[in-house]
Amino acid sequence: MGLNFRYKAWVFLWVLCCSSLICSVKATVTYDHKAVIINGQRRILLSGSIHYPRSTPEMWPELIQKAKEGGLDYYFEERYDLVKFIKLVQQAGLYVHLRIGPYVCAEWNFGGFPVWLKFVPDMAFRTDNEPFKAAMQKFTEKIVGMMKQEKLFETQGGPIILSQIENEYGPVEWEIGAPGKAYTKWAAQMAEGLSTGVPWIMCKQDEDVPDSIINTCNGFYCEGFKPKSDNKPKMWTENWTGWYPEFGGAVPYRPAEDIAFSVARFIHNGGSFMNYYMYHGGTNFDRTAGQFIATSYDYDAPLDEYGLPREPKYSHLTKLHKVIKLCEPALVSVDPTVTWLGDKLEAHVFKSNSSCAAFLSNYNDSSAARVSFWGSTYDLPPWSVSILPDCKTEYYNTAKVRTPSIHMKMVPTNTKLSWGSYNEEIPSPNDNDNGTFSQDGLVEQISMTRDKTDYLWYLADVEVSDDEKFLTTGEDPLLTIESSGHALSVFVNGQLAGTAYGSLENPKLTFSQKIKLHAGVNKLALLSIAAGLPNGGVHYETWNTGVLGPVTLTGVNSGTWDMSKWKWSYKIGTKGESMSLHTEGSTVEWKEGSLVATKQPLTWYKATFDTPAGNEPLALDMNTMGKGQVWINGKNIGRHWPAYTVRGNCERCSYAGTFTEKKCLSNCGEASQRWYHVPRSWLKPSANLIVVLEELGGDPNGISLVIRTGKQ
Ligand SMILES: *[C@@H]1O[C@H](CO)[C@@H](O)[C@H](O)[C@H]1NC(C)=O
Ligand SMILES: *[C@@H]1O[C@H](CO)[C@@H](O)[C@H](O)[C@H]1NC(C)=O
Ligand SMILES: *[C@@H]1O[C@H](CO)[C@@H](O)[C@H](O)[C@H]1NC(C)=O
Ligand SMILES: CC(=O)N[C@H]1CO[C@H](CO)[C@@H](O)[C@@H]1O
Repeated sequence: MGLNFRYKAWVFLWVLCCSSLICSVKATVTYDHKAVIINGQRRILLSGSIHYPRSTPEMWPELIQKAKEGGLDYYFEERYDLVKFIKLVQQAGLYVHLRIGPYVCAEWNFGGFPVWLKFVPDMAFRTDNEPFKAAMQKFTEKIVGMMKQEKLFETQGGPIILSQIENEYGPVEWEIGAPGKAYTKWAAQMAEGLSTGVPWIMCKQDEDVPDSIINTCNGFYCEGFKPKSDNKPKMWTENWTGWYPEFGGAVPYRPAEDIAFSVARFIHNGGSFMNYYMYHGGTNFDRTAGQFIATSYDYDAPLDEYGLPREPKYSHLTKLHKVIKLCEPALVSVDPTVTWLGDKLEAHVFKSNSSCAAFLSNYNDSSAARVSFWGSTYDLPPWSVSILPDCKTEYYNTAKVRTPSIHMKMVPTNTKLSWGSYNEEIPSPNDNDNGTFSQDGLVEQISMTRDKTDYLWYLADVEVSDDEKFLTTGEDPLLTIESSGHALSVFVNGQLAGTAYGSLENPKLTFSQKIKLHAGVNKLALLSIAAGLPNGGVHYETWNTGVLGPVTLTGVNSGTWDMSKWKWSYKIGTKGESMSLHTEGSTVEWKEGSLVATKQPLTWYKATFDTPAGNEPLALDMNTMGKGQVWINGKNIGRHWPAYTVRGNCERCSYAGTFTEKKCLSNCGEASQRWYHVPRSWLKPSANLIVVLEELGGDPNGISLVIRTGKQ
């Protein structure tokens, strides 16, 4: 559906455990202050996010199965075949929470919106704006209609027990005020009007919550969260199992003990629905990553980017889920009583007539404690919760990890890659036959490319008269270029003069460098490169990309030239893209053997290889390359950018004692991403075509195909 509708549709799904019996009959879904009630039964629901376009359909059954074995109750998202996907989930005996959005954030290109939406007249995203509301309603109706037609809602006998409208809108509403409030009200009414028969939720919508909607929490910790009204269950829709990697940023991770601790705390404070974001993060294939988001979306999730269990996290959480299920009868029947066992020491007891579960917690992050509880003693490590499903026996402590870690390795294969190269052409201004066009002044990049390509050329002839003083003094003039982002390569007379790039935090960049010019006409070619579109922020549809100036040359006879108002020529995309060099059909002449260019900017490389035996996941080691894109058999496996190494603050773990954020960082001084996932299902047994577009210059002879394995 997504494709016909031209949205890269992002529907978040959560897949939740259920007994297969319950899933196959028509049921009612309601809720009270304790929990979601399915067919008259309150349930503790454990859920995990898997964005299915971030893996291949061939990986889906295995991911779903591992998530079920991991004790979830769960969650996914869509790109191609939503119905097929939900049916697979249903077959596995899991529930679904359909997070329709249509805005999804998710570090996905443009937050999941299609780029054309920005160019609809009078458009303003996510506010009380008629064109936006019309598009949003149309999409939401389309999704709900499809689900109804396939009988996928729980009330129709399907697996969908909940739906979400919008996503993390609260902070935006807070900033924009009245039109935001009107929009929230409209969105809730519009959603309710679709009569799905299952409850609607809005996440991070804490101030202004329509009556019909359950507001839910997203964060690293949510135990202090309270829904807006007393008759709503306490639900945690995004629990960050790690964090997304960004180009140039340190690689984030979150220890298993800490995430288990946060889940146990949420449950003992009365939480009844918890979703891991992410349970499997996957890969930002092609050009789907949001602005400066890395190609890997691993997220330090319990299932790694390649779909393999990450140990000890996966097993440690699986055990936690089992013990929470043992506590379920007590958890859903009563509210806890809380007693203090000492400084930063608490007991949360759920005792009903027929069941009893206790959670003993130590919130001190540096010192262990021995506590007495109902006549027995228990040892609580720092920052931990012990769970006693019978109020007596410690079945589990969040900090006592009993599963060995498995260190995953990237092991080289003996696959030989023998490269050919092709030099990309630098276009000339006024080369109108070859798709160049002219315009006065500087233009916004996405309004030209419509995001069909990362690349836009800005071209100008710079005429230098014989009497320019710098020709004789040797004091080269200074070229200064302000760009709204994201990366820029500057070519003068066909030679790379320099590059500059922004970051996730600040996508803007300044290029400022002395350049060599000769008397007569000099060719200036600026290649502006987008690194994904923004995926969130107030009215992010108005944010610019590309060289918007000023562009100046100083150190000339007249002092300074302001080139911003010049007539510039433009060319969209690279020549290699227009010739489809990434496919089998391309007919250009590739240089081979000793003629293969290395360390040359703007070079295409190609090679063929046979698929290594076995079924372990594969990746490309791109560490000798700079920046660009890679295709395997015509499919884009994503942007590579190992040249962007991890800068700045890279402390190991920067949290402790706070309930806001626990992010640990690694890879200081190294590439923020070195390995790139090659899905086995995209390969044939032999003669696979690999094509690399290298923007900065690299040595393709260092590229190797590796196997990801936990074996020694
Ligand atoms: C527990 O037992 C008491 C006394 O027998 C009864 O009044 C109450 O309803 C019971 N509670 C539950 C939740 O069954
Ligand atoms: C943890 O315990 C130690 C030793 O008893 C104490 O010095 C420290 O202040 C405690 N930390 C917190 C956050 O309460
Ligand atoms: C267009 O590009 C080709 C090479 O790709 C070149 O030979 C030709 O001269 C160009 N056309 C013009 C009008 O410059
Ligand atoms: C406020 C905040 O950080 N929200 C983030 C929650 O997590 C999702 C997924 O990582 C992001 O998209 C949000 O930006």
